[in-house]
Amino acid sequence: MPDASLDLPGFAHVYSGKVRDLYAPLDAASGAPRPDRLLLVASDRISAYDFVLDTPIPDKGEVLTRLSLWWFAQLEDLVPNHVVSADVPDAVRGRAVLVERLEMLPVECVARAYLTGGGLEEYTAKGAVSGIPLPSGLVDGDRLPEPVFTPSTKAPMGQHDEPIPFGAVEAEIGSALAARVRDLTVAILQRGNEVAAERGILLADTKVEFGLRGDEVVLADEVLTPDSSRFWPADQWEPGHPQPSFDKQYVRDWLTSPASGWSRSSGEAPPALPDDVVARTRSKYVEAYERLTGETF
Ligand code: PZK
Repeated sequence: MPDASLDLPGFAHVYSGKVRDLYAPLDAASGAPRPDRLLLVASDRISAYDFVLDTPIPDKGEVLTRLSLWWFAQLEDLVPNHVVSADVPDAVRGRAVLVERLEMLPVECVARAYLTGGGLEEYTAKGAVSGIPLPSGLVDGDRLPEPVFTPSTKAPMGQHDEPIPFGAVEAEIGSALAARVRDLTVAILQRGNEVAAERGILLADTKVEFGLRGDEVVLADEVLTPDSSRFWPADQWEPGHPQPSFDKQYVRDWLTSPASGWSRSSGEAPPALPDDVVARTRSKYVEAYERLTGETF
């Protein structure tokens, strides 16, 4: 079903997520998978309402890969990253990155600058997120008094990550490492917001993953893409209701409109997207890339 069907000579398929695939380069001499490298391939697949849609968004994989590479460079003074090279096979050129294989930390590192999504749910139920008490009366989309680290479990695919208190992260990886990834995650969110603010974009929250190179914490996976973060147009920000998603709003609006004939609660797979929804969604990904980086896609 994924691009796992992709035949990449010299690489062995390792794993597929919803929208990305992982390969191991094969050692030229022995033909064995190299233990020290991985190839991270971003597909054009898009997910919405927990489904991977049948209709790809052209260039989505390349937009997200280039954006992630650009952000790694913006963050280089804060944290080392896993990128080795963007020189990859032609079949995946532009949408794949060769990375250093790390010992991944078993935590989803999330930081929030604005209250929405799972953070809002937890706040509504408990008046706190990740055990951090927040002022009363906050509404969907409000800016938090200060950014908060709200880690979660890494759930197997198809299941939802569960929020965990900071103490559970300490128990899992040790207090020193927990403090290090908390501080790095918040610093990445802060830097992301400083850069995005210059382009009229707010960064509500972001999820990052870290690995270890010896005892050094290294930023892995993708970073500050629309698939890992919520970006909002600053000029449309209006707390009190869900903010329009920069990238997926046309998809969500069409899927939940009568025109799609689909009901979220049906449990059925969503229908194929019409061409105009695909084209406008592609434009939003390109716009996000161009506004954030200041470069033409
Ligand atoms: C790694 N994932 C998630 C990403 C997928 C799944 N540098 C690394 N070293 C070791 N493991 C990983 C990484 C990274 N990044 C990342 N799972 C393992 C993932 C992309 C596609 F299918």
